[in-house]
Amino acid sequence: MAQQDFAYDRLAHDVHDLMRSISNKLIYAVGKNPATARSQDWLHAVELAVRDRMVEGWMATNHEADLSDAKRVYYLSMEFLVGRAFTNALLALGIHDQVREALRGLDVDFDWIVDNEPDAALGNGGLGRLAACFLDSMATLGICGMGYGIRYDYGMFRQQIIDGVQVESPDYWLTAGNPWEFPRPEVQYRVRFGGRIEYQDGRPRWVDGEEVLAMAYDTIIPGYATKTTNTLRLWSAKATAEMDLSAFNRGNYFAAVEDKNHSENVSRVLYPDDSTQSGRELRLRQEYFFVSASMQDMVRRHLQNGHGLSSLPEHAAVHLNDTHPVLAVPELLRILIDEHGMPWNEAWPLAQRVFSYTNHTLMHEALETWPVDMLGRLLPRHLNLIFDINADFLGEVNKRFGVDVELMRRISLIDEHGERRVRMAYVAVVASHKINGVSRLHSELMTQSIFADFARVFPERFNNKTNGVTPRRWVAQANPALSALIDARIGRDWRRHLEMLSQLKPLAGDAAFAAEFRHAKRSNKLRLAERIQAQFGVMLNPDSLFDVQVKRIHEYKRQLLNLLQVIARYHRILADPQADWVPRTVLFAGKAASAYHNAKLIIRLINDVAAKINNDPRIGDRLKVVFMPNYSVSLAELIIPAADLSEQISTAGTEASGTGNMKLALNGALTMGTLDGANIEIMEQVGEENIFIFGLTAPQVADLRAHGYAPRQLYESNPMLREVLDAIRDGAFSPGEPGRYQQIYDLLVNFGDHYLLLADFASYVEKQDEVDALYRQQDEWTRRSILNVAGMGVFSSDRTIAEYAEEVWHAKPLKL
Ligand code: 26V
Repeated sequence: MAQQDFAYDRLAHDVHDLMRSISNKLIYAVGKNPATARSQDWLHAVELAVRDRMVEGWMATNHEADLSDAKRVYYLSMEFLVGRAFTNALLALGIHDQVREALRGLDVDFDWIVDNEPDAALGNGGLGRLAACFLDSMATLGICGMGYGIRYDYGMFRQQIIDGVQVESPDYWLTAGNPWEFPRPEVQYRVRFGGRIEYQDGRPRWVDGEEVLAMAYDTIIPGYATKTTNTLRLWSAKATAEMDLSAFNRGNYFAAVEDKNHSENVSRVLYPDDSTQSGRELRLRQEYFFVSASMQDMVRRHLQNGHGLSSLPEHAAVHLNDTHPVLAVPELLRILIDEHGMPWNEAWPLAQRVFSYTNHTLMHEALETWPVDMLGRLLPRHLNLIFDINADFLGEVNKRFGVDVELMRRISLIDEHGERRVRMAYVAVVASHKINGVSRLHSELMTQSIFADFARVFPERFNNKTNGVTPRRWVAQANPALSALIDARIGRDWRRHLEMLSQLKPLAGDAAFAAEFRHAKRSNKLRLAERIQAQFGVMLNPDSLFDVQVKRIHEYKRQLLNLLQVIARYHRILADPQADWVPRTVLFAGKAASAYHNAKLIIRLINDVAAKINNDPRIGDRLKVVFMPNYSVSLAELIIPAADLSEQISTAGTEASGTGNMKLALNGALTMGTLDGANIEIMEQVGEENIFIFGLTAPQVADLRAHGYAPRQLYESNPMLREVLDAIRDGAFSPGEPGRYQQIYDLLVNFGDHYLLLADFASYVEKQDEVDALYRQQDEWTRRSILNVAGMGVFSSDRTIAEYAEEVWHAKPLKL
């Protein structure tokens, strides 16, 4: 009883305190009168009040890290797809209820203000979101980790669907200011581009060219229920001079600021994940810009802490999130050798102890290479150093394996076929002491395909780290209904120890628990349906099966296969309207890169098909198709908890891991998946009986391709498939423009169906029928859904980060 009184007193105290600081922030920091403040102003005031409560832990963390000489992990990534920070901060601090209460005391409705926060959408998809989950887990586990990236003025573009077509507009997320960041004008570094190499006493020095300043902006990354608080440091480009005064004085005002704009363009905009069009010079500038500032910052911190450079690997681990930050390797070498006079023979092995690298895709088009000419023009000294690395590496291989010209040609860091290009993934492999893929299958395929030769040269370097997701955002925050239910049965510690979810297994057959579980799912479906109703005026049936495919639109992810199945179902309902069809709502969301023609055509087809089916009175609510525009982290938090079925249907061997698959299963959706990426490991964890697996396996895919694949035969021999493809080709979904989708038909039937949709179609349709059959037995469906949640404990990013810390970074948790 006394304990409770105390808790109550503290709560009341906190609420009181919060009310006072929120009012103060509103008046003195935002400069608004409570009587006239808009929801946006209130949000900023609360955010600042909450931010204050994280600063102490932040300073304590940095202090302790310096004092104890903890090893720091620097996570270098072009993308951090963080999403909103407000609710996340409340959760980390454990003051969600208090803040709600304090706002109520000030006559402000919590829900009225939260939707004003823009997503920090500084990433395209899986790779960027993984980086954000990793930051959360590093802080929660007490690993002293720092994210380094770019503070883009414009994040991921906003997607509108106009007449079924994706239309992009800029995402100026900083319009209303960003209360989470601390500008650090005192932390600026010079970053050079162009110029030439000068030799002084035989020592090379990089001079001339142009310089840009990189200025730091720090964002606090709170750990969950811990004092440990980390930093995301993002670099923004600033011109070295505000304007060219001589041009200004000659009266040429525009010329005077032109250079400034040119320099500052470096951090203007996030590049879309357009795997087909790489090799743009501005992108290369971005990559060098942020890794140069980051390496300078890291070396400065190391020296400032009183250490000599030779001990850098004991104090710093630098992780390369894909190849985008690989120029950090020659940049660190340049700093060590040219600026600090370290000999090559010392600098190169030292660098190899510092760097590690994760590969996130095997897709050939996505593997980065840069023309030697472009690199030499922009970064002459770095090209030189890459040649030095190559010579060193090829020399070593020669020594160990004998002279093998073919092997040399294959593994050289320089691709000599046609225009000479630097293979960035090879630089990453040669420079890193550990290299990993992101699921077991992907890590295996990696060493059999793109890195096969390297796996023979450096077998000890290759390893797997299966991805994970943070349970704080993806369950606790996104799914309060399910969280409350879990808390009531196993306590609250699953947020930090997700493997505890296995304790739910015995409850799968418990009727009372199952009823509550079903109720939680239904409330999430209602929440989503209400939003869709408010936004688009379409009313969904919350008792229909919510079938969800949300992710970037890519041919390999096969949204089109899903759509073929939807059209087949439409035809079947029309042919047999009396049959007992399970009502289904098929939800799509995702963005296509603006230059990716086929992906945009698929979006248009989804919307055309949706319009036709949804307006066909013969169908009723037996089938609805919805494309939700502008997929984002926040929208994912709304959709994922409402899903019954999770579509993870990539061609086997193409999806490195997937993380949406984890978020969905963790929220109780059953997976419809191929044996690809992490789906395989999900199957092992939740049990083969509790997942829908279909289609060719990765070896079968390779086999089929090797022995000649004939999609036209499949088209001709399967009447259901033929009817679907003919309808698309003949304009059934585009009557105003019958030829609109001829290309899609051709891609599949005449041009080789590269992603084998037709090969997997029959098996997919069959599994979808099994889904219907199971959904009719609500008790059995719920039982399997609970077993999915219970089995997903290993897919916490805490587990992933613990493995990286132990096996790759050799970093220990701080003791605060
Ligand atoms: C490629 C490019 C090409 C140049 C322009 C910018 C850009 C940006 C992104 C990419 C592709 C990134 C690869 C990626 O996101 N891979 C995903 O990584 C996830 C996390 O490991 C994984 O779950 C997904 O399966 C994988 O597709």
